[in-house]
Amino acid sequence: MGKEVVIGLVGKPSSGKSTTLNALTDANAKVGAFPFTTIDPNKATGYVEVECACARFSKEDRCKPTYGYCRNGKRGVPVQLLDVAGLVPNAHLGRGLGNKFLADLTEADCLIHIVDVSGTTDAEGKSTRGYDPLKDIEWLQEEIFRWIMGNLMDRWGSVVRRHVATKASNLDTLGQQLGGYAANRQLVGKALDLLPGLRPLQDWDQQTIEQVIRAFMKVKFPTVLALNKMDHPDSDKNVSKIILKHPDSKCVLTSSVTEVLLRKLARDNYVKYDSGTEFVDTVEDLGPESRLRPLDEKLHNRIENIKDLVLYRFGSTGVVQLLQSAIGLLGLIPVYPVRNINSFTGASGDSVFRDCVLVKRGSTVISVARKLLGEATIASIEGVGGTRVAEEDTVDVKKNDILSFKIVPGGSSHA
Ligand SMILES: Nc1nc2c(ncn2[C@@H]2O[C@H](COP(=O)(O)OP(=O)(O)OP(=O)(O)O)[C@@H](O)[C@H]2O)c(=O)[nH]1
Ligand SMILES: [Mg+2]
Repeated sequence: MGKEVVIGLVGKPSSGKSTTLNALTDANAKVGAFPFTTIDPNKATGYVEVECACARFSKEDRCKPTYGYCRNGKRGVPVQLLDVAGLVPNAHLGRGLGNKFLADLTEADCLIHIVDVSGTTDAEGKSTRGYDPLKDIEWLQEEIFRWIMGNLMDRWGSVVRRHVATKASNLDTLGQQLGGYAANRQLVGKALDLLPGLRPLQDWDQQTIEQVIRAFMKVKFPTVLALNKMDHPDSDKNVSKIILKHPDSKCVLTSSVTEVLLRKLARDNYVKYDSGTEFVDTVEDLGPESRLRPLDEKLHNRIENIKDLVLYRFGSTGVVQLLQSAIGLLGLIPVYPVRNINSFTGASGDSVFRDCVLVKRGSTVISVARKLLGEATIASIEGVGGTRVAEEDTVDVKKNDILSFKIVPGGSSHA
């Protein structure tokens, strides 16, 4: 089975990382087994909501994912979330938890930067008023930049000497030097492609090296900005400023604390709440047959406040959209491998679409097969309707995203 998608949550202390992590995980914690082999204290399973293939064939009632969940055609596909704590200005020099978290970062396929847009916490997370959160976006990127830059410059002299002596290409040398950040050669190649006309590495000046590192950061750490605490009255003006200053960044407005509260109220049976939507219903809305608990005045007012300040103004708490944006930024789409292409069932039982993997949109069908099956010898590949699909054909939403791989019996090249 291929590597799982890892999303790193970063941000200064008190920006809301842990709250967001709770909002993304607890409600579904009881659903589905844990698909990952390593369990770390700062790792958790989150679920990206996608439109499930079962809805396309009106088979929602028979959809039972092996991992994650499917409710009314909305499927939660597991992803790994990583709480990267302890990031403060000058961490790359060893402040806060220092370089440890920077090393943790390399595991992530993309980042969600939780920004406290209320301006009520300073750069170190201490309570204040009127702090400009634009600064946080800048210093955080600068921290990562200076960390990578520092590591590379420490050995630049010998890197250049070896580069010349071995007549290596720029990609050879940088692929090796940046490989330590869990970046493969292809990723480094993508970064270099962003800078056409680069001279041979021995001729680079400081400015060129900086450009290369910034290009590398773009492909290695694509980042969604979570503009968190949007329920706070000071948030509006800061949100506008950030969006104006960073028009190309993917921004999602969130109120993690509201999502945590609504999920708790739903668990305690005070409200009916559909995560990711603006809909919260109480016994006053649904009547006694809903069996929801009655609200006292305090709770009633609190829920009205949430509706006015968050749900009706922004359409949702934003937390579900956060993971969807991250997956979108990575260009990932769901693909459903099935045993039987006519019934969409798996190896046993009559439930449908048991498996779902996230793969890059535009991947070849054969690369999906390799990710799932390793080196097994594939006899043929079928798509919906039993039609044969070519190995080099590509996958997209609703195109070759339901596949059945026929394996040659005993045709595996390894034991
Ligand atoms: N108003 C408001 N407060 C929030 C929101 N999200 C988190 N908070 C509050 O912000 C404070 C810090 O939240 P945490 O989730 O502990 O922050 P953190 O980033 O994990 O902090 P560290 O673990 O210290 O790095 C808590 O008091 C939360 O209740 C939000 O959406 N709105
Ligand atoms: Mg925390």
